[in-house]
Amino acid sequence: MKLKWGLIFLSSLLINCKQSTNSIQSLNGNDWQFTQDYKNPNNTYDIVNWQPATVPGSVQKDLLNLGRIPDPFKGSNEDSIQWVSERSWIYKKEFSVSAEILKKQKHILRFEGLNTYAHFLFNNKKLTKTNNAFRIWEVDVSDLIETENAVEITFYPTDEYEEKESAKLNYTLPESPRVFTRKPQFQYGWDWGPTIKTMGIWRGVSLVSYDQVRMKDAFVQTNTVSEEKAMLTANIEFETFDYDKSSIEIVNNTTNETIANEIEIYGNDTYKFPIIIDHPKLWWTHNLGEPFLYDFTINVKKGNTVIQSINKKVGIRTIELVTEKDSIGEGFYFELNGKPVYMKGANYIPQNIFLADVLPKERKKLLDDVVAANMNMLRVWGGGVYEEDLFYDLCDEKGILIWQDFMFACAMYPGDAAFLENVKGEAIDTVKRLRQHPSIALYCGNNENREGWHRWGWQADKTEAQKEEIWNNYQAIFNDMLPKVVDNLSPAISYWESSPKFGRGDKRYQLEGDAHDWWVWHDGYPFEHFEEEVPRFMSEFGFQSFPSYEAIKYFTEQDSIDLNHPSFTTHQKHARGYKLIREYMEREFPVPTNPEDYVYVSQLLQAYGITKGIFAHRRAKPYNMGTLYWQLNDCWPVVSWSSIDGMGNWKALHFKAREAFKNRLIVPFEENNILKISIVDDAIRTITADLLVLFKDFNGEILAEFNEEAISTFNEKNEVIFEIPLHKLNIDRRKSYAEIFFGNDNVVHYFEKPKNLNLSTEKLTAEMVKKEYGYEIRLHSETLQKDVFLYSEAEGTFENNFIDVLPNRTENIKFKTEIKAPLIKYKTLNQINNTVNNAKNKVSVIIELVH
Ligand code: BMA
Repeated sequence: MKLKWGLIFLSSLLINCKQSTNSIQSLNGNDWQFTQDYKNPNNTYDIVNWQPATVPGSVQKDLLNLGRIPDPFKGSNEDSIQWVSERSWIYKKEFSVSAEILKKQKHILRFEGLNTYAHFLFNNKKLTKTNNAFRIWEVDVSDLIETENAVEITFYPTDEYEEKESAKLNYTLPESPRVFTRKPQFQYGWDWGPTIKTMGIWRGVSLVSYDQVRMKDAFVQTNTVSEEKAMLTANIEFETFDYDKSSIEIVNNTTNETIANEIEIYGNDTYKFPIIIDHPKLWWTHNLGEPFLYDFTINVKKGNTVIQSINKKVGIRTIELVTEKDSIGEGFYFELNGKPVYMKGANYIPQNIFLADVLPKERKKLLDDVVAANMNMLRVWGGGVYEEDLFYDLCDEKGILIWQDFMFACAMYPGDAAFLENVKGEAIDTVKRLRQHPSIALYCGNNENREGWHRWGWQADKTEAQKEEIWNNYQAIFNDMLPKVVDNLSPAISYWESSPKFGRGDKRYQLEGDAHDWWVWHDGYPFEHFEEEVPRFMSEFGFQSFPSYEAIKYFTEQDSIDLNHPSFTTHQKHARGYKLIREYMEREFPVPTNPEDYVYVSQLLQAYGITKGIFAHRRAKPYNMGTLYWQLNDCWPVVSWSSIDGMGNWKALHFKAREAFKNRLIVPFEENNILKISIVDDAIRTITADLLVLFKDFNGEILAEFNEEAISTFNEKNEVIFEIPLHKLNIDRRKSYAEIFFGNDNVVHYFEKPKNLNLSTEKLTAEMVKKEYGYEIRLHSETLQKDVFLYSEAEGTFENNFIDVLPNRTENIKFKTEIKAPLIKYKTLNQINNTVNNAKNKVSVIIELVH
């Protein structure tokens, strides 16, 4: 590829002549057809005739729409649809092109995503084969195009290909056979997801037609930034089949500045155009400033006619992963616009196993939920997909940073030349597609492959020569090819080989790089472990809970919660999942027998454990500079580690993470029976205010009171600003709490695990008041009411939930709904504690509100 610098000249010099514009004709829609591959003798035919199909979509979804397979999210239906991915399928579409388009010289069929092994026919000529769901495929059909056209694509099962590839090796690769196929790895089954290997056209299809020249790609790159100036370069890639002379116009719509250039192109060329922005407004994460975006239009012109136009939103920012050696080991933090930024967030997986099914409004809602929970980073985990453009656009707009894994997870991959070439193509397509987004903070090679190789016994059955070959293949992808692609195409973004850097068996775990704490959960360690071994950056830690009643009712197809329903076997993918939830619940919470209560307490348990981790990590700032829990969301309704379930409902964790991720956090903790308080502030500010510490009993009686001035400052080394030996206070740990105020913030600290709290049986009073948005729920009690959970079958959302109502306070919670007089119920931990601790005293656990 040649690089050229464009010459700037005045646009008025352009010659005026009549030109036609480049065209993109979408071939998406529901006018496709599909059938089983009638040409394949191995197929048994269930679907013999052509049937209606939707693109983008999948074979499984089209069969579901036809009523030929049951909803795989319900009951144990997942098992009964496995045959679909064992057959081959044909998709076809007939379409016409207008005379004006037909006249054009070049016609390219463009597929944004084909899943996965496919043969492609255009007007009955076999044109190409595809083998990577993550690549963009373009096929030149200029010689074949007519007024009436037919596209036909046959998709083949992955098994045959995988068997063939696997037979070439004299060893079995860990997690084989999925490693041979470049498609979303989680679709082969994960410990939170069903096994549904979707097939088909999963992203858009279009016909791109042009005369002489097209802009293939445009990337406005930030080179240097200072308060006075940002120096940018627009890198524009052109394609022409011969020679072309055009002009290019780069319009900064935000500043109303335009530069115009004349270009001469032979074949494929990338041109560079310098752009200067005076006093640039920087892009920040939403918790630190404004995620400001400049708006650019790039036009290719012939005379006065714009023949192609691209819009670019450009965020000016610098972002760097800093990994410097220090006295302890090696740090790991992100610097945004030169400031070290603490990362708070979660790991993201695809929102639906049927990838094309996620609606724009669902993407938007999830990312709104991310901002609402005060998260500034998501990790797009390597077993899923490189997300849709809209996902990254929304992250840019909302000020969320993205840790982007390449799509390799928990396995060792082959390294033959064809595989490497294929992965290289995927990496180039991906980095080119994502590099304009200011939200992209990091590219990471893989999820846990390195840890797996060193710690999970994968080497046990291999000879020395086999081990060497597998490790060399690993190095070729993750330490050679991928970092080179990133460096060539997006040099300002850092690359990290594997997450985590070291597994939890390695003593460097705590000292260097990022870490995954699965001592808690997988190894059964107590939640306190989060406090004992704090790493430099926690990129995964998690705990499961049951999803909402709505999700459970959906997959059990029952009106009430029945935890013995057989579908709970298919909707828990972790072999020891239920056992671990129970074991941890017994340690920390009362264990209810009523199934609805059990679901509720499982969510409290998850929130309790994970927020303990968040507090410990944030308190360790700047030693620790990030905490991303596992996992934000689900891809179907299931029992899992998510904080938002498969139907979009917030679990208790999401509400409690919102508090724990606030910029300023008051962190109380105990060491040797001394209560200590730290304040962490991630916002760029300094605040001086009174620190008020009240010790109270559960009826609100003040037992002791302290008041002193305190300061909190951005990124200050985090110090204990208050401490008091608890033996001096003579408080009953089971019946009292400390409430701490600083500025506008307050936090409550309990001295015992929830199961040991001596909570009163007194009832909460609750009232509903009609408001224009729905209802305000007013909660009041004379004694502490812990973890009040409001729920309703009426469609609507509670603005807050799982809250403690402190003695003699009123908490008002908004229920946004359009339903009139909805029935709202609540649960509290008081009722559960008392029910479990005193089996004779059966307190009713559901109280209906009077409205
Ligand atoms: C992490 C992830 C996933 C997995 C999760 C829970 O290691 O990377 O592979 O789903 O643990 O087990």
